Amino acid sequence: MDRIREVLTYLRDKNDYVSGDYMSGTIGISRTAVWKYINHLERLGYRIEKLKGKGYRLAEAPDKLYPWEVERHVTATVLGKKIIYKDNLDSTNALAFRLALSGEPEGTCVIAETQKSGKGRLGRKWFSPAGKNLYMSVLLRPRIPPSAVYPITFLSSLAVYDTIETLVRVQPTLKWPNDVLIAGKKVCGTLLELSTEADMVRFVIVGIGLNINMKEDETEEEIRQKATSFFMEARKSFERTAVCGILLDNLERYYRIFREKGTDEICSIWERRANIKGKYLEITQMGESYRGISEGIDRDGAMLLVADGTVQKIIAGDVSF
Ligand code: BT5
Repeated sequence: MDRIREVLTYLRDKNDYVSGDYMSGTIGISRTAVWKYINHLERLGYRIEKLKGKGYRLAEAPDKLYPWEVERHVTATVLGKKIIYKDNLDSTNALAFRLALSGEPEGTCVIAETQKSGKGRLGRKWFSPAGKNLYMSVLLRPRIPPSAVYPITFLSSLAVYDTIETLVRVQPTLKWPNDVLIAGKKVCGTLLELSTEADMVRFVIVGIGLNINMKEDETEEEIRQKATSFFMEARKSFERTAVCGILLDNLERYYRIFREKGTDEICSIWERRANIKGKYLEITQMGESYRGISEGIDRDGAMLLVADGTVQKIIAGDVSF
């Protein structure tokens, strides 16, 4: 793959015709090899114009989340250093989990164009139409106790929040515990899965589903009224590789804050951004409903609700305002 990347880099940097001779000389491969790599790039969806006597010109790159395309937009040093790309998967979280068990390092990402069994929390489904959105799982190996894991969801939501502000230029909202909304509709959800020892986390998989170019008629009937995407909000398409790169940079920035300053800092950034304190909420958890005024987020990420003068701590659930 490295050679293909090299050929692609030459075509891209030149932004004009590059001769096969030139590439063969500078890369140090035969002209036949250059020709083979060009064919391979075409099979991957790149449109390459060929002109006798002048060589090859990159006319168009496909809308695919190929690792080498995402990497062009990443400046993070740990997250996204290794990207595993699949056209089709059951769930990026499931593969990332297996890879983590086999010792993959922190920062490894799994990205898929579509998921057959994309997972939400509590056995729910994540709709994953092909080639439109981002389905990504990031492997983290923080040295923390299991009780400090929950706020890692907030890192993801905050990173998505910033990415939306920068690219879509609208102000999203954060909904406890794991949603990012635009104009009241869900644009992103995060699913954490983890493996722990008795008092130490072995690894955490941060699964992020972010709707980017999905249109209304590509959305499942079941979520049509409550889901949105960058496209639906801005009425234009976004370069998914750039969205993914910016998101990884933002995620690394928050992960650094988390590692240096701990859950307190992350919870309070999330709490301020979500503007949750003093709001009247109803939270459903395992079929039970809790109502009250939010006192904010506890340092372990739980929601504090005040009702009838007593504070209740709610670990997980679904909020309605
Ligand atoms: C979540 O669960 O929001 C976590 C979603 C995490 C998905 C990512 S994709 C990459 C990685 N690999 C996986 O297999 N999963 C992760 P929850 O809070 O339970 O919300 C699920 C609910 O969101 C569903 O019941 C639907 O109502 C709604 N939903 C499903 N697909 C959606 C979509 N594409 N956009 C917006 N809402 C959706």
